[in-house]
Amino acid sequence: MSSSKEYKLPQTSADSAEAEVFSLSASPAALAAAAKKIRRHIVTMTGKAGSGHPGGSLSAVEIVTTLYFKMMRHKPHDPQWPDRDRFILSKGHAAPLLYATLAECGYIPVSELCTLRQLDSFLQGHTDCTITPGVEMSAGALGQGLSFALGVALAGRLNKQDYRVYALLGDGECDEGQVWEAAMASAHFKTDNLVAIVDNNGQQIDGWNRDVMNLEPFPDKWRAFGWRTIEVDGHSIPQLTQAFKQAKKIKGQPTVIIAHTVKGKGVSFMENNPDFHGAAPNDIEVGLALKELE
Ligand SMILES: Cc1ncc(C[n+]2csc(CCOP(=O)(O)OP(=O)(O)O)c2C)c(N)n1
Repeated sequence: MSSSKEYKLPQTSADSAEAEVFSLSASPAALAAAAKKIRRHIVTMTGKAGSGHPGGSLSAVEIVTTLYFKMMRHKPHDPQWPDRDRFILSKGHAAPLLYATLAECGYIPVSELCTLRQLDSFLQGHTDCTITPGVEMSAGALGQGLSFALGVALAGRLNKQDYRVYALLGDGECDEGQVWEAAMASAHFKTDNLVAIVDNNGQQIDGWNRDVMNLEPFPDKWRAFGWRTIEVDGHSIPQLTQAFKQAKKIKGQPTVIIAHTVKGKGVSFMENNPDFHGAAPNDIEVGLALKELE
């Protein structure tokens, strides 16, 4: 049972009807600036907590930034808005990335990020949708998010709502059989309102995927399961934007975007370094990292 308290949004004049749909017009420079701020938060938060998962948070920064600042329809002051697009973080250990993004969008105060992983904080090490505004699914046990996202996509169709569902998975997470059950069912039910994004950084908890459990030929596997498959440089916001736009036009099948990324991206000594999968930077490393991210 969680000992943490739910964060209540402050009462503002912006009730559900009035709250703004998040600006979809962010310029390339604004997106790059947001991505850098989010990286800085990830480093600072995990450093302060002394634990957490910086590597797999840093690798997916551009993916999540592009979604929240450009592609998704959402209202930070009304997290339960029924027509919002849904983002499901299946790789729940990348919680620092999601919290930093939610804070930069205005769901939660930036000042709360430093409470990551503390008792009573609403920012726990793995996501808990009962205490953090904007978090759609409690995650941490890998393998479940695509099934959850499929259910949300099917519910949208049943309810005649036109929201879209985006699920972010890790490549190591794709070792889980449940991912492929969900993949098979998503294609069977022709859920063209569902997009899976795989943060294909090549590593998992014990090192390189190719040594732990080879996933290749990875794109062919998704195609064989009936998915439209797009590969992009996962650190290129223009490529990601293009892929998300392309996915919107695809009818009758779900889309997977295999985003080729670098674990620990943006901090030289964390890049491709499995030591930073589940270990925080120390104070000196935080300082060095923030210097690189100026
Ligand atoms: C069901 C389950 N098994 C094992 C773990 C422990 N675990 C946490 S992160 C991780 C590696 C995941 O690799 P990947 O999905 O590639 O994440 P990334 O490298 O992007 O951080 C593992 C095995 C878990 N959280 N859930």
